[in-house]
Amino acid sequence: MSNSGTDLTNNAKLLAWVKEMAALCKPDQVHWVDGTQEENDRLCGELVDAGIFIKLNPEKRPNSYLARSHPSDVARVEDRTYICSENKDDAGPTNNWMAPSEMRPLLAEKFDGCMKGRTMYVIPFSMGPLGSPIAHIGVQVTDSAYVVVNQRIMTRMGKKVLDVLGDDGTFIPCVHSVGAPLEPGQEDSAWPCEGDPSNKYIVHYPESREIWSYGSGYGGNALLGKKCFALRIASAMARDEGWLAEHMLILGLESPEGEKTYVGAAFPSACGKTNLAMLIPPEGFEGWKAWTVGDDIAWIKPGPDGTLRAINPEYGYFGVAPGTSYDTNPTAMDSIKEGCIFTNVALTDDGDVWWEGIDGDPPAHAIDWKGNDWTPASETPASHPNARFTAPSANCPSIDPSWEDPAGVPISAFIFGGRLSKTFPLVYQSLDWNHGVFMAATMGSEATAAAIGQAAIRRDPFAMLPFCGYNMAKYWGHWVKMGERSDLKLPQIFRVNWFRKDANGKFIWPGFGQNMRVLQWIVDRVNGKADAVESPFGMMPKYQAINWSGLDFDKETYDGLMTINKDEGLAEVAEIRGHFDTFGDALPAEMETERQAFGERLAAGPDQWNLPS
Ligand code: O2Y
Ligand code: MN
Repeated sequence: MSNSGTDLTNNAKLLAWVKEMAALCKPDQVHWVDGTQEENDRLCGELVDAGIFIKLNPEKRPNSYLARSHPSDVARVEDRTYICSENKDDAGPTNNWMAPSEMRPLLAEKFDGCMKGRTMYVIPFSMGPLGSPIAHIGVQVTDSAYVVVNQRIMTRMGKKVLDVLGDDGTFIPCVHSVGAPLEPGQEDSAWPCEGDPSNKYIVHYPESREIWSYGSGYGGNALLGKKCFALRIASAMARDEGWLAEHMLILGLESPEGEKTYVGAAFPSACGKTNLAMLIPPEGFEGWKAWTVGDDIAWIKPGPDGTLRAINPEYGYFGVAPGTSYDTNPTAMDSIKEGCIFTNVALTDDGDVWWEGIDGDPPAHAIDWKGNDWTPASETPASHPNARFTAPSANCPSIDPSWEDPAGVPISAFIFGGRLSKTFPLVYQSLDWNHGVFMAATMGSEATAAAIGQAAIRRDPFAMLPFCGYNMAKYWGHWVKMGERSDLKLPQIFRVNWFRKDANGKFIWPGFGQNMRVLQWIVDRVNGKADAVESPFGMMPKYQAINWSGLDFDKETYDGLMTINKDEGLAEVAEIRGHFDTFGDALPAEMETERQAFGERLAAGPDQWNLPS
């Protein structure tokens, strides 16, 4: 425990910055977080005493706690998230922008005295294995002990990070306040935060590489290593330094012969990303193993041999609880057995947690996420739909033995997906790198026409729409540039769609549990072991190229999943023009070239393209 930090670090820049932040925020005290178990136990005890944490029954859920947020502070606030580059064009049309000259004085006023009556915690954290050449260090100051104990699960943090930082190391400064100073004698609330949503600010300065977050204590708004640093700021760093910061899971697939192939995969929400990250090979795949490296974010840098090497910058999972069960994701359920923090789930009478969609019958009585009595007859759900568990990655039974390798794991394939009921085949491979970038730049999930005007697909390029720290079209340009580098051994690029429906509106693909069949084709393909047929969309596997062992899935149904309708395809080509128009001159010429080539391939083909037998 330290107040001045000088007994923990000689890093003059860090010491000066913390002093400056303390002078601005005016906390009653400053606490440098050392990351020890003792410190964590003390903070959790204080959170229990303050009524912010409830200790769960240690027999049911050892070393675990439940927190309930304020009902107004339950998710990331995209409309309050800003990219403050000097020029508006550098933030691009898909980000909220404010000039730094306007934002800085506004924030200076908000942060002035914002920690009065509270402790300012100083959290040194590493995104990625300590000392890895792919990792980077951040330091977050915060007035929330809840954030400190969550960050201890989500990042490597404390004194050991200061040791790696050394006297001259650089760090990303991350300033966070819940925005609820306490007057002398004022009683604290169970979840302090800024009550007025329009007074919350999640601000990024991509040029000076700073993060300032005010008014929220929840998730991605407050755990600044995650979306703010590892995606928004890191994407700008990656652009400038020639690497990739991506909203991707990392999965290792090991064949019965022991050959391991790693893939990175990006999906918009509600596409089963966590299920894929924690995939269990189905019946028929005896001898295959699927290993989890990361469930959400990948930092990918060229290795000395030109392969792209990926680390998961995080140390834990911040997963959605509702819908998670032994039926839907046994690996996630095993990961949350102990040492976890649950936020906004229900509390059972025997001191355990419960949520909608968990295994078994609902309890006869529980306390809901707002702290009220709840029974199955209640009209409101027991847990909030965005209720979360914070769980250590080390708990995960499928954690990859190389997940902490500072050199990262070699990525052989990138997989992109969306939730699309028609037009898009189950799986296809890009014809080349730029075609793959086009496939990712145009991805998205279906939305109701009313929700998004005319367009039928809500585009979420690279699943990065809320997370790209600069102009999205320039980010595509960065990917194009990476493809031009002759020193790199580039991964192959694929698109998947598990959600195509038949004429009766029923999903054709039998479910997430069978995705391994598609993954095996991808693995075989990148390892030069599988054939493919060229279609207007890209390279596609014939029925015989997929391993159907253990599943009764006939050729006719499969061919229905892979068929291409010319008119639907051409409508997509036209719709993409509208998507591209949003980006004006920033659109890389290569993307329009790919769009036109896609249209030409479709136009040259039959009205209905089917896989040859
Ligand atoms: O609502 C939040 O603060 C969390 S959002 C989140 C959490 C874990 C992984 N991904 C996400 C996301 O929004 O992509
Ligand atoms: Mn995510």
